[in-house]
Amino acid sequence: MTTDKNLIAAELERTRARTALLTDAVDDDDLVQQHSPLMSPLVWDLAHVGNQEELWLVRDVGGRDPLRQDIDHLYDAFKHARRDRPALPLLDPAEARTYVAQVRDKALDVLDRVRLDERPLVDGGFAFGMIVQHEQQHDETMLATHQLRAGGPVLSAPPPPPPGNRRVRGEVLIPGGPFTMGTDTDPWALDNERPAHVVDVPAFLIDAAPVTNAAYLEFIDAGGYQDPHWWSARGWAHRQEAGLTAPMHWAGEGLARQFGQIVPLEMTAPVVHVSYFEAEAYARWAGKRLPTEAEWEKAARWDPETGRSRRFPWGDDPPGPEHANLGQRHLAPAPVGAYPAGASPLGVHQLIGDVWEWTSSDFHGHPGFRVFPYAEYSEVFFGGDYKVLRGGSFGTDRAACRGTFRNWDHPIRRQIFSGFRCARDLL
Ligand code: AVJ
Ligand code: FE
Repeated sequence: MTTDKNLIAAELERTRARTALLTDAVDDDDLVQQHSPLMSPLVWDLAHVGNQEELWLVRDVGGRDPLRQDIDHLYDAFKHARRDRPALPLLDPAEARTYVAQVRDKALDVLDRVRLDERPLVDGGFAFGMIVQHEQQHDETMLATHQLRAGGPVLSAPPPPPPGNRRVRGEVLIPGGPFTMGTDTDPWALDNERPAHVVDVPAFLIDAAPVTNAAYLEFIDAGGYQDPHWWSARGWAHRQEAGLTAPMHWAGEGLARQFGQIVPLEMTAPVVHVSYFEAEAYARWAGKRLPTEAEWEKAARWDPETGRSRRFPWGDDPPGPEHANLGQRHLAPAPVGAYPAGASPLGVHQLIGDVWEWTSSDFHGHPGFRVFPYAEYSEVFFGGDYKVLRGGSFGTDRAACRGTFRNWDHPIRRQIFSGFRCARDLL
């Protein structure tokens, strides 16, 4: 993104303010509790963020001595499953806050002294961008933990998102032909977004907007959860075993739980908290399918005028509040049509922000993929039981989302802010 050290420091600071907001919203008892076996205690996320910053910025980039090598194993995500983390001898909330502040002091000192063109790891500020994005990713995870937490609201009521526009509906034709997927040039792009490579995508139709609560309710009312016909074999087995009847956090009677409050479902907004299997079943019921990852990216980035791929649907400028619902600015997806300035040149809306969108693609490296800087970020997940999600949600920060950004999760997961849009072949 930048080699301007003041800008990098500002991004680190802005990100830490969000972490503080999420962790100061509850008391210490709450921070150490596990609100769901799917999630870590919030105090684990907090110290883990500091530990990653210590490993990469203080020790690796800075070449400094460790602050707390003794705790590395506690915050290594591969050593302990989320469900086992509450039983570990973790730093308590006060210790965790002190630790992350001490790490940050050292990291800012490293930033002051480092030459940003010295090694690939710091070129273009990469290592700092990676740590900003890592903390923002955990902030989104912590926001999902907040959504799972029992009890009343603790996050302050944000302003409502902008109004929708009923005319944003139907499908958009994306013409066939090659486009450039991935990137070589985005300085903060992570390894799995690289390299840029040409993909030939046949013409297809894609929904102008994500599937709304109203549309999803039609699927439910039509008996969609009762009819195996719409579901894949695995999807149906999961639907049966988990007893699924509606998206997660729906409360019946047109209501949903939203961060400790029961609120009416916003019928014109994208459905959120659905698994891949539910998205796949809806799409089949609607006579459509989910887009592939390449289709999604072409719809989001391809400029038919120039043939080049943009950073974002609206161009190369970073997301502003007029483009997309990002960064926890609102605590819910916005109605369809709320971001006309964020549409793609062909008129596809809300590809960035609101809800992560399930694609039909498994998670693999792009052709020519090279691990950078560590295999545990993404390479170890290639070929696993994961589906790719694209576009970011209302809980994703602008620093952690781009037209090339790739997220992934197990197809049964729905505690994340996941929705979808449909696609189909030309007849
Ligand atoms: C990219 C969201 C799948 O949370 O598992 C955080 C991000 N990686 N710490 C995850 C991540 C290491 C990752 N996702
Ligand atoms: Fe992490």
